[in-house]
Amino acid sequence: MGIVNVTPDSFADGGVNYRPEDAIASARRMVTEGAAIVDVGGESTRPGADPVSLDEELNRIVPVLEGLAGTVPVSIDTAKAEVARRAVELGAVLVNDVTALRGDPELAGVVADSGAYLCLMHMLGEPRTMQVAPRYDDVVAEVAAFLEERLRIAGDAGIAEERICLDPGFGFGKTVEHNFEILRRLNEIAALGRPVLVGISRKRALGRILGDPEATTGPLSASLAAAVAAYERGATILRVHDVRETVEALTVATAVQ
Ligand code: 7PJ
Repeated sequence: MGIVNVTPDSFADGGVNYRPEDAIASARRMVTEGAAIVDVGGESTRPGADPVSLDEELNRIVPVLEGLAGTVPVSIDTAKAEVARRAVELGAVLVNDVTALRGDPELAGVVADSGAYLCLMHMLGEPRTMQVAPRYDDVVAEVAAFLEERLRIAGDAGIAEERICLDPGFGFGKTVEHNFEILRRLNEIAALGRPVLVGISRKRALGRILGDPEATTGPLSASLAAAVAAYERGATILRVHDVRETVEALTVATAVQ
């Protein structure tokens, strides 16, 4: 899954895809590089980010989806029902909701009615404050229990379980140690029985494990190591900025297996 943030302020690629023509070109390039799907988002959820209005989010993503016109498999990264509804009308096949249906009470109905796929992600707190002293007794058990509950709630809302993937939410209310414990024990998330999506590409935990305590991003090399580690522990969808390099790393990892 290639990442196309149509935002001025995302942590790792802020601004490069803010103009619709640039976002469209990036999405097409990622597919030629081997992405199976491209995740288009109009609201940054990096730590400390402020929310954007519905109109602003629509202004960012609609021209991109119109430009792609169903030629590229698109995931829409949004927590807003109205954004998801427009995106699905414009051909999006997956709704990537970092709130796991806790943000907008209308979103579950939009997903159920459209037949779109859905990603449910774990987050402790909300983007503005989530990195302020996150605490767990057993981070993996708590993330797994949360995802299991959200899966049940999505099912109760009429979304077929076969259309849902689960994501432990790297960096969303987690310390460096929490992130690495989840990665080490990712098989416990995979044991919930649904495909696991991992988004750790360029995230700050990678820069911090390399020794910079103030890092706000991580490099490509570290992202590739994390992608391979996740793949070996059962991840099936990798949400990444660097599609070509990740496909190459995973091709080697697959050949090993
Ligand atoms: C994630 C995401 C993630 C899912 C972001 C960035 C930071 N969606 N959206 N999983 N991270 N499902 O652009 O990398 O980890 S926002």
